Amino acid sequence: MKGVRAAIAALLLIGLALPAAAQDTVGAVQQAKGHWTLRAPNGNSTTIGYGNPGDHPFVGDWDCNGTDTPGLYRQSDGFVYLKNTNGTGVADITFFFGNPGDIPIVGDFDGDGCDTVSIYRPSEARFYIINELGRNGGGLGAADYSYVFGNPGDVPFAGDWNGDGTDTPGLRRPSDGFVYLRNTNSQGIADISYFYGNPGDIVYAGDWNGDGVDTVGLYRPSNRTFYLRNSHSTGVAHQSFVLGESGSYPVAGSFGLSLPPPPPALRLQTVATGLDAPVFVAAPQGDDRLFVVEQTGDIEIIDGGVKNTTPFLRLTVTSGGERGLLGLAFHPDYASNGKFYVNYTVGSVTRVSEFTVSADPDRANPSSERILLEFSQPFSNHNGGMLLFGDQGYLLIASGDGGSAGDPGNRAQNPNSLLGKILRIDVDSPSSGRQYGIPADNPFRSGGGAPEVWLLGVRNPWRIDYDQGNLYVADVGQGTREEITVLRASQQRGANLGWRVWEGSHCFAGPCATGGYAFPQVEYGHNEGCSITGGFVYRGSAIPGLQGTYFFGDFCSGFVRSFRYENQVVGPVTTRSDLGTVSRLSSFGYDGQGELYVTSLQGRVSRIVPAP
Ligand SMILES: [Ca+2]
Ligand SMILES: [Ca+2]
Ligand SMILES: [Ca+2]
Ligand SMILES: [Ca+2]
Repeated sequence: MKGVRAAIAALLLIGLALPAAAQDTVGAVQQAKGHWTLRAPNGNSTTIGYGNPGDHPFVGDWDCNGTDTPGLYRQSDGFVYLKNTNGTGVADITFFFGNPGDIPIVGDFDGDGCDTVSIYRPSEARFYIINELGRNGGGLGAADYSYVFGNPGDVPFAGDWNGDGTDTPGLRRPSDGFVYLRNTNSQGIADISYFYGNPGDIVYAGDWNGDGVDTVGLYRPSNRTFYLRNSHSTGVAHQSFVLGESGSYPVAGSFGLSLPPPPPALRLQTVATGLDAPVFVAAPQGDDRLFVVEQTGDIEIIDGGVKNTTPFLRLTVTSGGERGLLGLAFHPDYASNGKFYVNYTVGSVTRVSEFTVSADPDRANPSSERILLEFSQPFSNHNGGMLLFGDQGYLLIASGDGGSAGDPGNRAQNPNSLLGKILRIDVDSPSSGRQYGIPADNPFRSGGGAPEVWLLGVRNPWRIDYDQGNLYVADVGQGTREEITVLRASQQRGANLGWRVWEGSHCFAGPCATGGYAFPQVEYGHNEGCSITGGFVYRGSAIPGLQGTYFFGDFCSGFVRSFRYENQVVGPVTTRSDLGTVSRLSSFGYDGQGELYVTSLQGRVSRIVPAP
């Protein structure tokens, strides 16, 4: 908020250059999740997790360094929790606060460059100004002074309405829709008043244009929109934008965020058409070619925008429905060893095999097959199929629950079954009579389940991604819920994603205990789609603002959505209306530069590019 003014004055006295005035921005705090989505001055945003459901959020500059950071008031225990960084982590300062019903008011009421937490007591319409933070672990000190301003029922806030470096009170009166601002911390009438906002709007204050004067902004919960106005008068907003998730509460301050520019609008650029049921695209890292996986058994190469006349590999597979050639992964050392891996269906068996490229880089050696793993599918559907190399170069294999409906054999929860699991094997070190090795930290390596199992409780994890240590599992639901679970490194080993006990966050086959399961952070119902098509995190270079953004979609409704997982939190999910809808959206994929692609089962491969 305001703290920099006094520091600027001090610098001027000793003849130093005037630093640029801090420009305030806003944040949307989703109170039920404890998600803080903070906006940078360039319009990009980041999300952090802090606090418990029901905590009342605010921000301030507690350590007087010019950066505003989170604080919250927890009515259940009567404490405030202040934090000095805008990242993951717990509170730096906590102290007991006021009486039940008191509202925290943050500001720099003495102009010393430090924000403190003062009290507004609604029953008295009285501000209790406190110019020190409470003692950590103790209580809040006695008020320096107090005064009455406004009427019971008014909604209080504070800001520097005249730019003198000191924060003073403001009120919004729901009964008449007026804002009342006062320029001194004393009893009296408003210096400024004007009509502003709609019923239901939540008010806050900040310096949106960096001129040193705080003005009032509005947050409209019904459309998640922030409205910022730069003058103390009735009128339309100078800026308005949507931020955060529904159910949010606004905060305003200078967060010190340095973020890349927000991504531009996007579009889908057709790369190839006429393919035979494409279900995936991939490429070795750094390779300029695009390898398209066709469900019917071919891997085609698109090179310079043109499909090679001869496939890279032609496999004999059992194709149709959810069977066929389903997955492809290149060995991390493909450039030197030429090895790659496929997942395909033969009759009722899922086979994971290694092949090697031939002397011709556009042709695999069809007789180089080394079958790593085979397992039977009791039904034709839910074959998973994704392959990718995860941590320490181990191959991850996404395996469905065996099919039918409702996992009739309860295989996903059975640690001895390879079905309904993410498996993890070492393709480079065969051992114990297997064509692969068992990584030393696999959870059932020494018993209790199949040694290949890495995590369990999935239904049909058609596409998964592994990015910077985080595992993204998009699991196709039964009749109700589609879901994505993001697991950071420490959460992956032996995790149980819940199926068939849970379908997303809905009880499917009880008893439904909540302990011991990893629940999805992203979920949608069958009113929006019917089968999630998992995707990948953008790590290309063509669209810098898209770095770290995960894309996914739905096979039935064809939407594409995105979110970012950062600070251990899944940020707001955005429907990418700029990308339109994709008919029969079978998969996302990536090329050797990290650019992202979309495949339609109808034969089209498209690349995600900036809109013109
Ligand atoms: Ca600070
Ligand atoms: Ca102060
Ligand atoms: Ca002032
Ligand atoms: Ca201003």
